[in-house]
Amino acid sequence: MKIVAADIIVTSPDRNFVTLKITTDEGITGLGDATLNGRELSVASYLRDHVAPLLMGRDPHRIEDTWQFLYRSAYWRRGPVTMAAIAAVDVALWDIKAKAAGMPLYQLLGGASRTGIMAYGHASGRDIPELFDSIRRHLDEGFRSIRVQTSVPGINAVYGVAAQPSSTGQRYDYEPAQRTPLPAEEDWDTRAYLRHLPSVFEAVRGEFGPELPLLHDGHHRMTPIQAAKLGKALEPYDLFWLEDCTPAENQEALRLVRQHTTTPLAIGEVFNTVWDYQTLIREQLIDYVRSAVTHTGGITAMRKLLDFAAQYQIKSGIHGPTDISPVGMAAALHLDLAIHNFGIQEYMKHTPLANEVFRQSFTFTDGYLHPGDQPGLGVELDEEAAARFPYEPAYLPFNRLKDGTVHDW
Ligand code: CS2
Ligand code: MG
Repeated sequence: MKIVAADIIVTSPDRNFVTLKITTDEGITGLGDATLNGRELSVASYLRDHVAPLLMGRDPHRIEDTWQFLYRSAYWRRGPVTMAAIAAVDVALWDIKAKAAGMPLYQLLGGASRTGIMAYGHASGRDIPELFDSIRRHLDEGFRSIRVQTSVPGINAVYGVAAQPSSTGQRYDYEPAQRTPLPAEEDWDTRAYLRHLPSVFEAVRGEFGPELPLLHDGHHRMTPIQAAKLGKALEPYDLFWLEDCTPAENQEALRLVRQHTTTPLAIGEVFNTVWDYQTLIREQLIDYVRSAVTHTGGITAMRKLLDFAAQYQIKSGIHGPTDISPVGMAAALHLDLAIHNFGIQEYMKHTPLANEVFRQSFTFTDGYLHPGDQPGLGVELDEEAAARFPYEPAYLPFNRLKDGTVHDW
């Protein structure tokens, strides 16, 4: 079998998505997600202008060889654009191999290690009553694990609060990236956040009891000692995890956090390779690996990363927001079902328009996801529908502190 075409499809049903479609001379096609929020066209160009010509005539079954070829022959390694491009090729080739084998992809990854994939949903509120309503709505939808994000008194706009109006006036619900010519500026005050958040988890535990798994995303905004302080203050509320508590380019920063708290830590959604995790995993500084298949070199690289993590009893917590397309989500679910060291899967539902473009076979039942048993990934892209939604520039917001200093968003 030979690769005869590699098409890059950019579409924007409610948000931008970049998808690679590889076609073989036997008519089998494979899809790979290459969506990098707010920088979508850079990956589309990397694929179209540099990678697609290299794929022509290659044997699609040689996945590892193709991975190594794309990673090493580029000379310039790592980084979000390169690793998203390699991920798209890798996942598309696994889709083709599984279709050729007539099996759902998880069967090629060793088969199912569980009957379902525990998912967590995003509850949020501008105040406690609104947060409680959002939690109840997610429980009614079947979620059995809940991420909690709230507004903070004294701060105008905070990450992850669905009901707060964005700079375009549209609810955040579906997407933090806004279709504005420039990134929207938001404000931040870590001390106000640290004063407020423990009281929110006290209220949630008071209302929903001790058992419900609760997660929170610090979204890279604290210094190591502030993260240590928050982790400690949240210990009485027994969080499933505290995510991205401090920017982790400086992996050693987590040593300080670990010294002060036993709140489980999850990190990695902005990472792109196993090298970003070396100290974090080897020194047992995190409990969950947050990488997305789409941003970390695909299934081939993610499996190696999660095998490395497994040696340290560190589990998966794959990134699953709406800026990971249904193709990237399906790839994550096949991996989630097959690996042993599965922890939890993030699940933000895509919009009906996005689901018109991407026809998926994965299911969500009683809190558990399953990739389905279609051959391959189980996702098909309707190119006619995709063509109806041309790309629209969109940016993630950024933060400034009260004194005007740029801060992590
Ligand atoms: C977030 C993401 O889901 C999460 O954990 O951190 O929603 C993140 O903000 C977006 O993926 C950015 O594009
Ligand atoms: Mg996050």
